[in-house]
Amino acid sequence: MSHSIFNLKGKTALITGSSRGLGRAIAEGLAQAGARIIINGSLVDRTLNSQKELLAHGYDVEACVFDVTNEQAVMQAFKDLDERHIAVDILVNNAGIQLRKPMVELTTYEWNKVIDTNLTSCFVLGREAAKRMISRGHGKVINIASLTSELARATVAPYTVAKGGIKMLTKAMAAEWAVHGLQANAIGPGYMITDMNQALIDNPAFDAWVKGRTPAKRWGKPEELVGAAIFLASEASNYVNGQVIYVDGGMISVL
Ligand code: GCO
Repeated sequence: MSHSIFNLKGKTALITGSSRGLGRAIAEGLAQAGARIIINGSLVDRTLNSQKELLAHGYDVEACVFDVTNEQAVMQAFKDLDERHIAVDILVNNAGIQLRKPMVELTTYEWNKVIDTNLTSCFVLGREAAKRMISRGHGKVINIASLTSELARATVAPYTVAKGGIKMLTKAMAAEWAVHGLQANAIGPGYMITDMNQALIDNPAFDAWVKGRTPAKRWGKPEELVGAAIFLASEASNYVNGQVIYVDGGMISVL
């Protein structure tokens, strides 16, 4: 097979929250598969630094600084890309925050902040990207779900609800956009070694729980999401829609 169905050459991918962590690893992986990448963050310095580092690796990298919870900023970012004739072929909705607090102590402001960042932003970016993808007859949307899309854990209720919503939003996107040649799917990372999880990693009891509860007996590395991301971003998944691929060392499959 001369042409690899996993080749992303000629494709452009926008990855939200990609100045570090899972988003950065996915962005770098898609670039390695040939894609031009647009990295995003809400902080100018951090996002431009990541762009510089990735350019130094020889990747084709654009930077788009915007807060995914700011709808006007998101719509303006897509308009700016239109004006520069940059078509987003692949959208990775990765930006997310975590907030660990019992529900009885949670304010509505805190609840909404997590839901807006982790769920509503995926709808808004998905809508803006899909409008343009539908006019071109093809496109890929990859949402970042979580084990909490299926199972709850105490103290992370808004995150759990948002990630549960991501699973069903992905299916809703498939229901409406598949007919137009788009594929919307999700990746469900397990417990990954990221800044967001550092407090858990540093907690000996939690660390032991993750290693005991995960069939692979270890935390996951961000770059271990790249395989699923390239599959869902490429021709290889042209008949895959509305799915969640769990990359979790087997945690969600075993009691
Ligand atoms: C937590 C963690 C998890 C992981 C991941 C698991 O507090 O339990 O932050 O939510 O980040 O989402 O799939």
